Amino acid sequence: MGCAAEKESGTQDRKIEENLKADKQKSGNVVKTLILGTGESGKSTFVKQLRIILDPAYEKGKSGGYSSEERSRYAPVIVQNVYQALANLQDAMDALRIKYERTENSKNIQDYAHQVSSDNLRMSPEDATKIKKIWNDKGIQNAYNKRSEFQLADCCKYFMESLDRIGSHGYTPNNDDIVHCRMKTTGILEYRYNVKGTEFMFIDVGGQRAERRKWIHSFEIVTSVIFLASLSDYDLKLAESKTDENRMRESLKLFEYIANHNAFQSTLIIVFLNKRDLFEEKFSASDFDKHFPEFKEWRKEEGQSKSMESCLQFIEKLYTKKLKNKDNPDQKVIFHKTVATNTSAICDVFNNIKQELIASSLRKAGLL
Ligand SMILES: Nc1nc2c(ncn2[C@@H]2O[C@H](COP(=O)(O)OP(=O)(O)OP(=O)(O)O)[C@@H](O)[C@H]2O)c(=O)[nH]1
Ligand SMILES: [Mg+2]
Repeated sequence: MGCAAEKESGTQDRKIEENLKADKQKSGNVVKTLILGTGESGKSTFVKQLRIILDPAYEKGKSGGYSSEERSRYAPVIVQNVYQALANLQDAMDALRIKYERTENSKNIQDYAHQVSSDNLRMSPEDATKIKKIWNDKGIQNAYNKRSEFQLADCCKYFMESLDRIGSHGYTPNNDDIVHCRMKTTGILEYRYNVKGTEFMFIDVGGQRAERRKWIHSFEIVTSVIFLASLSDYDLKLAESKTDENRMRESLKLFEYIANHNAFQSTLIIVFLNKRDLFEEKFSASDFDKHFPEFKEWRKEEGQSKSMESCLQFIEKLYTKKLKNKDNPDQKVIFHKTVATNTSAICDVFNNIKQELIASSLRKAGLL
């Protein structure tokens, strides 16, 4: 009897072990990645790109990703992005005491700025013509060049240069329009993709301060983190703060908290130093030393001259310096410089990190 009971329990133990292994394998198969970063760093843009590049149509050279109904739903949001930009530019013209080149533009901008919170916005060809005139007003361009002094979404220029399309009858946004469209994330959103038999789950969160307290619930379940840090943040002020705090310093503080958090000590962390295009665009016009005087000291110590490349190296250093336990063999931190709005470049980056994400998931499940 005793023997039989022992046998029975042995079989049960083996069964439990096998079940546990199967469970682990199952959850090991789901590659769970949490996408973190401050507000407007590009988290949702990256998620939108995944939707496009992981659609089998993309591999076949077709645009794919979004259905025509979904594309149409982006149209009023894009028009709202344009009107919001006009409202911000109008406020900046007042605050910075800049005069309009043409008085009719000063009157027209008011009409559009007022409509910003209307529902289901559409733009007519006549609106597009008027807005183009506003955008080309020398006063508005003058304010736009001072955009680091006020809040203005990064998509402003892209959409102002696409007004002919946006204002055309039956306008349907294309993939580039969708990835440029700005919509603040609130809450926690999960996206699942099956990539050649591997299940991927990406969790997108809101990055502004008020959103961050919701993040903690996702910390324990993920096997990797993608941290978005905007390179063009160095001369910008935090949108949600009244005390003009620097956006890049906020991102560095947030990275310090995340990378040193207990939950992530054996987690793969991939840092996307994002918005490289905007960084390159502003580098010669906006002095990095003014916002980060420590760059000067660093150049002296390293014998480096002031250039875009040396500045990118310095920014990466600022992030790595935040890691308190650099010798931790279980935590891998990788950097990529990205342009989240560039679909083919993001496709390359994703192909590059895919295996790392899978390996990290298997490691966490004890299968590697
Ligand atoms: N030019 C350019 N624009 C970018 C890049 N990455 C993101 N953007 C734009 O920046 C804006 C903000 O991007 P989001 O993806 O909404 O930022 P987020 O991190 O999700 O922001 P929250 O949801 O508020 O946390 C959007 O208009 C994007 O199109 C980039 O690399 N280059
Ligand atoms: Mg978002």
